[in-house]
Amino acid sequence: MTAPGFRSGFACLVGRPNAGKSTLTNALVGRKVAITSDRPQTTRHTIRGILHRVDGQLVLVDTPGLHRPRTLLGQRLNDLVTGTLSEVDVVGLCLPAPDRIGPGDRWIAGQLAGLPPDVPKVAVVTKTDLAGPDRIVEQLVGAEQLATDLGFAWAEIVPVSAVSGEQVALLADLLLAQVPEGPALYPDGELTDAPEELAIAELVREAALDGIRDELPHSVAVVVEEVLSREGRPDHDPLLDVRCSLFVERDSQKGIVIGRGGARLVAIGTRSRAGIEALLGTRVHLDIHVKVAKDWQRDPRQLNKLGF
Ligand SMILES: Nc1nc2c(ncn2[C@@H]2O[C@H](COP(=O)(O)OP(=O)(O)OP(=O)(O)O)[C@@H](O)[C@H]2O)c(=O)[nH]1
Ligand SMILES: [Mg+2]
Repeated sequence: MTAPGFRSGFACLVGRPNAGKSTLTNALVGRKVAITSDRPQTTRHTIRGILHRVDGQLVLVDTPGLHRPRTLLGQRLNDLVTGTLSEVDVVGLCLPAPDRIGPGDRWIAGQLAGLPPDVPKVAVVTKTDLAGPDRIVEQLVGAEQLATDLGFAWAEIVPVSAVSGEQVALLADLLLAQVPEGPALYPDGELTDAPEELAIAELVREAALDGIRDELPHSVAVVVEEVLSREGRPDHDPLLDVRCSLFVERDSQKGIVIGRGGARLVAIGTRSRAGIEALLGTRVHLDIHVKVAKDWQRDPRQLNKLGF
């Protein structure tokens, strides 16, 4: 039976690449459900993270950053976000405090303006730990103006830092207040609905993004090929064999990812294995094969194969 006043629903976080959507999703859920990096366009799937409270259940939908697409992948990611926007109870637009509101933000706000008026829209000024009080105030005023210019009003305007945790609980309260009364949508304790294989692939990709620059982060895609229980292991100490393919777009990129004497690939393996073992709660043997899928970001057939 649902307690009276219990609320449940979907809150979608949108914003430019690198605006802090995934970090905020993780902070709201209280555990890492989405990978993050300082490279733009890290998120490529709508990841759902679930916040369980006694008074409600808030499903946070983290989305890829909206941007001017330069590849078919970019176009598909944008379409994914606009599709998601029409299916949620409340939308939060992330506007990083350190960066002045620009044409990219204005374009996204324009998308929000096009949603039905009864869908509440919340402006979230993110990364407040990186900005002084004057800049934060300026951003809050800018956010308000942004909506006014487009002929709508925010249900709330909230400054928050996912890193210091400041105001994260308040944001959760405000978002939950915007979703309808209703029963829980996910079982107790479930923090994400992402399939395990996607979560594993994302951890490998996150480790691979660390330290690579320019266009290379966009060229990396990871697919889990196989997860097998190692035969002949004692019950108290099982081992999983996880085999992944890490795709890049060109031969030259393969060398960069593998590194001198394989050093980078080893580092990627070590870092992602720790995350995968924490996720699965068992020891893991991780095997990563680096492969070239030529120009996959622009190739519809390859995109389909990679799940986009
Ligand atoms: N100092 C600080 N850094 C933050 C905060 N939130 C996010 N970041 C950093 O900003 C960068 C981008 O964060 P993400 O959460 O990956 O951004 P995103 O909006 O999900 O990016 P895409 O998935 O590429 O659209 C990362 O380096 C984060 O560590 C914050 O509140 N404070
Ligand atoms: Mg993200």
